Amino acid sequence: MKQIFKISVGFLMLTLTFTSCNNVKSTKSNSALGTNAAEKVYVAPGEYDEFYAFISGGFSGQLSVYGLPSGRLFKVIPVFSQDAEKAYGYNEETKAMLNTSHGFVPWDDAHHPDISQTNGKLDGRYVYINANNTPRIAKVDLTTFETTEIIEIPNSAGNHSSSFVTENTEYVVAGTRFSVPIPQRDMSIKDYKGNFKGSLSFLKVNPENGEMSIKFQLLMPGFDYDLSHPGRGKSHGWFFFSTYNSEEANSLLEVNASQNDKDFIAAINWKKIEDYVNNGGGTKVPSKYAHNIYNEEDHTATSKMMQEVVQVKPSEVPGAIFLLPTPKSPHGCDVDPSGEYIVGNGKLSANLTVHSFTKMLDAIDNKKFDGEAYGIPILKFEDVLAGVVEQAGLGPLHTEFDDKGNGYTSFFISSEVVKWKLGTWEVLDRKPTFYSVGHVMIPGGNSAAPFGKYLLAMNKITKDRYLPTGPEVTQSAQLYDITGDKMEMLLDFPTVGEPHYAAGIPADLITPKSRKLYKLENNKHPYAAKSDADTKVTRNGNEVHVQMTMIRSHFSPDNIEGIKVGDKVYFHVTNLEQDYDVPHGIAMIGANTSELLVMPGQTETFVWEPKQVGVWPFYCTDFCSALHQEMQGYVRVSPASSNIDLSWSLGEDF
Ligand code: K7E
Ligand code: CUA
Repeated sequence: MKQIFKISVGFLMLTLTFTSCNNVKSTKSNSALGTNAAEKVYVAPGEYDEFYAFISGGFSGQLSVYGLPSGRLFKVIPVFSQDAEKAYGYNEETKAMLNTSHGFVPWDDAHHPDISQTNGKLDGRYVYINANNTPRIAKVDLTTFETTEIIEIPNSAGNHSSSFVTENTEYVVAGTRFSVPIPQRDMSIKDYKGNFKGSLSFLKVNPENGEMSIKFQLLMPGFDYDLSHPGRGKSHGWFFFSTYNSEEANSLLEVNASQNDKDFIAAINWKKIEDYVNNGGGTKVPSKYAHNIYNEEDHTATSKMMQEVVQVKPSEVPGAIFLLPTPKSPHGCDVDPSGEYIVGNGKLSANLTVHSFTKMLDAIDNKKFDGEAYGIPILKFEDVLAGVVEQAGLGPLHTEFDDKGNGYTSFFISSEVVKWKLGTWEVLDRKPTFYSVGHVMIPGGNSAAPFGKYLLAMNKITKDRYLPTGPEVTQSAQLYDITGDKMEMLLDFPTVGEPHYAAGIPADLITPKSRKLYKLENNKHPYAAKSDADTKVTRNGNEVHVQMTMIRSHFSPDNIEGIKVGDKVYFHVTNLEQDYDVPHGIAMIGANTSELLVMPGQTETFVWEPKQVGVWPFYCTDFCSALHQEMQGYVRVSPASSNIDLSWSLGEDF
């Protein structure tokens, strides 16, 4: 206890140097009001939370689903990383989801989930989320909470200014962080400047099924493109990207990319470029990238290697791209619900710069330019400036908005959330975070209609906030009530991985559509066994296919003989249950994959390559009934040279 206390005091002193005494005091008074806060986050047993929060896992590569205000964890949806619990990326059906032009890539770094929209409002159909490392965008279906599509982004690196949707989900955007040679080639890194390019990819979304296709890639100057947000309302048709490293440094960026007083927010008129491409503009360029789609009918993903993209150079579409000077190495790039204000959060600046969309259009009309970069006009800072939130804090990162005309900005260095007024730019309130907040999230934050009830801060450092767990401690989220004039901290809760952004949505936009099971009659899996009578074991050379069923509380068949050492045995297992919440699992001794966790009506497959003679058991891994422990079976494995025929059975009369 003493140790913890020491650390706590040490860190408190550290925060003191960053924040005012005021903050620390208000925290104490918050904890004195603990009972009130407890009531506000208490969701009684059997009751539902008001909001879903989809919180990115960062380096876990996954997306976790929490309830707000309780902070209860419901599910971790596997997206970019294999998940042995659910067999995602292990079973034969979902392995193809992780295919890329670099081969099978079973991990990634996922940052920014964003929920699909209709008319600027959350529609609760899909969540899109980016993979930074091997650039990809995934789609999660919110009826099943499963990843149903992953598309790779070629000519991109560190896919970070992604994956935000436009107000009718016309596009999902994927901007590169790193500029790279395009096309990739063997060249000296020293020749970066002027030669590397940054690609901003616009992925067209099929309104029927949410599927993505790369409509065009815009080849921008060799800056780093950090974050982005769509215009909305009056600015619908535009997209805004923050940039840093406009110096185009290729080494020691912490110094060399901090030289310029201002970097830029790039304003892109995507409608104009879309028109250009629709009329045959752009150049088709060979580019390999994987497009993986999970089909709900046969419960199987297929991967297609795509061969080309349409690329557009800024010079081809004059009047579509402009640069707004923004101090200094901006990170977040956020657009308010009305679409008028574009906030640039300069990491190395104490002020928040807010640009005006109306002024921007006016400056463009009147050609108020201040030079150009690679042919792209730079607008005059003063002519596009709406206002500045002065001395708001240290290290501004991200801003979200409520429905009452307020912005909420996270400050990493001073560890706080600051509430300020749109239009007057005055600071209204500040509350500490524990510690070093990254993104904040208000449900509906990236939309025309936010739900300004709660704000979720996602923190990088927790230090003394929880029981210690060795050198690695949990990352953490903190929930604030933002309904009053002053924010009130309500709750700490630990998170999975390292959350960056999250997407929140009222639960009632999702729950009516939530799937309860897969209908067995619709199961089109080629190896499905839809009744015990369909079960069989067939041999094709060394390949053996077991078509098996599972139902409370047995497998059919549960005794199999005639398998030989050196066989490759495919277990295709169908869950015959047609009730809600009755999955069964299966695990086989020595299998080099994972268990399967099969939902009602679904078929999944794992491969087992027996290496030793013997009689080997398998069993159900999900406690499914009072006789779950009886749900088991045996496979007899004979020497490779044996000539025992395949046979299988269940009970005596099978
Ligand atoms: Cu600021 Cu990847 Cu959005 Cu992290 S990013 S915090
Ligand atoms: Cu089926 Cu346990």
